[in-house]
Amino acid sequence: MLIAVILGVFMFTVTQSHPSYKSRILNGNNVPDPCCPGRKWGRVGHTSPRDTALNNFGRDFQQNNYQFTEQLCLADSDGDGIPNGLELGLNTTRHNLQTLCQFIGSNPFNNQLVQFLERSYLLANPIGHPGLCDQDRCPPHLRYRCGRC
Ligand SMILES: [Ca+2]
Repeated sequence: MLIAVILGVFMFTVTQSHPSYKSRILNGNNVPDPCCPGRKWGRVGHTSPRDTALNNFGRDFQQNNYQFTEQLCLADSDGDGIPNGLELGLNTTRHNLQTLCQFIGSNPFNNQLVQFLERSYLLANPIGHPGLCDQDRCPPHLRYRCGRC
């Protein structure tokens, strides 16, 4: 019985830790589900909304100590040719991606930073998923096949 309680507390802690990761990612709560138009992908760094396996973006995020760094912003985790920062909604009409990612990486990542970016029209809605290469131009070894919604 005691083991079941300890395991339950552990599992609760593990499952509750993912929402905090989303809050450390640009538009982490708004990433579209590439397989089901209109839906959001609940776990940005995972291979499906329900799986625990990490996708390439999740592995990159993990390697960056769970921080949305300049390097992660500029990287193209899913190999579709679009850097993570652009997929997650950075607006490069006034500043280039390098400048925006440098700015993000040199400031504490929090709600104030995100709100500043939104108010300054530097952050809009995500245009894709940074960890799932679901397009024809994706290299075959990275191509993600959508399952059922
Ligand atoms: Ca990409």
